[in-house]
Amino acid sequence: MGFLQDAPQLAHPHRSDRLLIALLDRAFPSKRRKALDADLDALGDYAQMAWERASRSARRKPILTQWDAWGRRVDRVELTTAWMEGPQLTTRHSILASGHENHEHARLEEFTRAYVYHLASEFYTCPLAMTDGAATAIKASGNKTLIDRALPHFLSRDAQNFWLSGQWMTENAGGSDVSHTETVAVQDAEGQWRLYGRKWFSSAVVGEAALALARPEGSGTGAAALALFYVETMNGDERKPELMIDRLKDKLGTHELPTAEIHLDGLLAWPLGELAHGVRQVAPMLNVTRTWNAICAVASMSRAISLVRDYAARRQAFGRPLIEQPLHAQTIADMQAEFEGAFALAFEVAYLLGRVEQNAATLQETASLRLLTPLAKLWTGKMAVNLCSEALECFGGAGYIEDTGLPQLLRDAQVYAIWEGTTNVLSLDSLRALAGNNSFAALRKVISGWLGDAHNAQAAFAVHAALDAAATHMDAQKLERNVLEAGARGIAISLA
Ligand code: MFK
Ligand code: FAD
Repeated sequence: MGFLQDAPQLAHPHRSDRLLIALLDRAFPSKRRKALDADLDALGDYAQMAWERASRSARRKPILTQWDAWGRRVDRVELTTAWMEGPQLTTRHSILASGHENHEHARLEEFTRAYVYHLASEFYTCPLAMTDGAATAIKASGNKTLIDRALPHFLSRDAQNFWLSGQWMTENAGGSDVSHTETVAVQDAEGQWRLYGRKWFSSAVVGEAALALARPEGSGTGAAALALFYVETMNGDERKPELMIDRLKDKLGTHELPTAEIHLDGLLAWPLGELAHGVRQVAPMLNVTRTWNAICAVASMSRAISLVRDYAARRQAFGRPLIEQPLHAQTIADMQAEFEGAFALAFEVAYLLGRVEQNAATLQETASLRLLTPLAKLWTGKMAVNLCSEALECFGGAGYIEDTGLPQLLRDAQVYAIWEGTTNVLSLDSLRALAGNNSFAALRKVISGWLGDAHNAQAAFAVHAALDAAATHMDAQKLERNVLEAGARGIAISLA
């Protein structure tokens, strides 16, 4: 046998991540570190095991069985191993529960755990994100009955008691624009609400609950007439017959995630609040899942660079390891710089979210959070695709070969820019945030603090320039709405 190339090895996603450790050292009081470090170590161990396990086994997808041998509708979904391990692992390490503790580091604790776990989870983090978002929206609704009913499950530290929640918004007629939602909510003879309709994408189809947008019968057209409902999907171990899984989507990536088309035929539902303005009520969920998206996009970048770096030390070309080739080293350094910027932005959002939720934030921080959430989601989503593409090239031909496990990084990354609001939809959302929340003043105040620091002064000038450009562009006296919107992506990307 001739030359055999060593495969890339995955460095420990906690203990070997300089950036993560710097964040932990900077942001966390030492009394909070012990338990957190233990969880991050364990999740990092799991991630290394999962990477190694994936290299030994063929990839699997979830399988939907709609009918049993005797013709009974069962809609059973067989999940992959990592998905079966998800409830035990994530409750044992308190991923969701840690985010809802009553201290201002809670969200950072949660998102550092999610960051270390994400790639090994095979996108089990997607329904985790939605469950977290559902808990946040239900809390924000103040609906005590639903808080008492759902949150002990969503935030449980015991796998037996744990429930996942879906987020049922997108229909055939629109995902960005939900104003044509066809699902209707009808009150039955007992006064119970029941949902009838079709949801076109449901990514937590194995979940025990969901938040769903629906149109109360007779409430009129448009988005403002939509209400937000809480539903439960199971009768004990069996799926409720009023929820049917029509099929699983055949997707470009996120193959292990069972994303389904579903039908609702009288599924019992409870409104979160008033029977209108469902989009306003679901907004806390959107902002939390968008934060998850940014953190997970950054985790994909981290994984890609970690493997690239390892491989560059193992692979030789033109008489020396790739890492000693100046241009290859520069390529990796450029990727690292982009990744570090994305990491800083995503975790800044997590930090601000924690402070705002604990009423510890200044007005500037609250306004910054509203703007930085869509910016972080849209920018990290795009960067993850670019960076994973570059990473594949760093492996040469091996980066294009399925059973190296590398192409999956790129295919999976493509989703970050699409779900939870596309790049364009979030660019428009950023404009709304800029227009409505004193965000200009807030950001200028935040970055003025950077000017005293030589490392940050250049960045501060760049953000000032981007804000000036945005302010000029947004001067509604001068611009038609069409022109304003056409420039939204440029503004959002340069601000991010
Ligand atoms: C592994 C990574 C983890 C990620 C998991 C992802 C799982 C994937 C699941 C999904 O993809 S679920 C589907 C996600 N769908 C979207 O994100 C929808 C994208 N479209 C938008 O975001 C549109 O902008 C929107 C639907 C919100 C537009 O609807 P409307 O009714 O035309 O909204 P409008 O009038 O802009 O806002 C209605 C209210 O909500 C306003 O408040 P008021 O009624 O008080 O005026 C807005 O201020 C408020 N609002 C909207 N977006 C908000 C918000 N408030 C705070 N933050 C926001 N982001
Ligand atoms: P459209 O809204 O039709 O958008 C098409 C294009 O038009 C996009 O490029 C968009 O940016 C652009 N566009 C739209 N409006 C504007 C505008 N005003 N200005 C400029 N450009 C615009 N949804 C759920 O509700 N629950 C789920 O669990 C879920 N899981 C998903 C899982 C996967 C793997 C995927 C891919 C999607 C999932 N979705 C889910 C759906 C997802 O949220 C939507 O696909 C997304 O919001 C976009 O909606 P759409 O597909 O209808 O595209």
